[in-house]
Amino acid sequence: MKSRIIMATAIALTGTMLYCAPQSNDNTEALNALVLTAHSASSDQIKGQGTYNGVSISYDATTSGEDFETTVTIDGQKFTASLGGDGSITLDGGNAVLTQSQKDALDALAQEFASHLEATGNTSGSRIQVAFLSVISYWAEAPEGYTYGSRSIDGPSPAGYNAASRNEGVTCIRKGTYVTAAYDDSRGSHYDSVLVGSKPRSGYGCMGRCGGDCGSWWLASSWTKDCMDHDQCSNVNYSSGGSSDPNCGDEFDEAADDWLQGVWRGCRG
Ligand SMILES: [Ca+2]
Ligand SMILES: [Ca+2]
Repeated sequence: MKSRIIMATAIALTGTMLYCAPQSNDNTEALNALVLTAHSASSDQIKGQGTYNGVSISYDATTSGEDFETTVTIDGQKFTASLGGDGSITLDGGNAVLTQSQKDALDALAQEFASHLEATGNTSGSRIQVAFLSVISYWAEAPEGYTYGSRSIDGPSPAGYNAASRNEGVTCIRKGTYVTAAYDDSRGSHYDSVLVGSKPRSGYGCMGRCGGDCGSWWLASSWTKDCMDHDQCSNVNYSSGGSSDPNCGDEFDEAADDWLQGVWRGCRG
């Protein structure tokens, strides 16, 4: 991992407001540290603010039953996400494009939360913890230059003009099994048998896992059919740019619900 989190006081996932001061005797570490100046958490709300490498970040997440909502503000830019218990998803980033250091700040925040799940032995997490981690890691891992616009996902879609590309909802796949990756590109529709978890080339480890390559050891991953479709499309087409890619952008969009809800649905490979 790029950076270390430094906190003077451990954050509890339940409890009242804690104040955490940065360490000041090591400039190199302090430069790369996430410094949370406030954090509070309960079973249905997580809230706090801090800085990372000069990037200011604040967050507020709530749950009501299985419905989840969060607002994250990064250097003044507001990002919102709602994940419904019914599978519906609404995202809005106000058409922002995040810099690498802003994404690193989100990544540091995700790592901070994940480390505390591990510390408490509760690695599966509650709805609010799993959803919050999924959302901020989804934003943190978006392709370079990605525009965080407004979008809604209502669940599975019927086959469209190109039959191979459609949203299959969140369908779990298992490591070590073969699945048929279905996708379309400028040459037409394709159905390729791919081993889940295989690595066809550098940067394409963990085929079928949502997100680039094999991800981070500290974060639970989703393994699903739509993520396999996107992985194989990207692998074959050497695509980039997420939803703006001419060949695999549709597969990228169809995998958003998998990435955001897959861990919660138990698609852990
Ligand atoms: Ca999907
Ligand atoms: Ca496509």
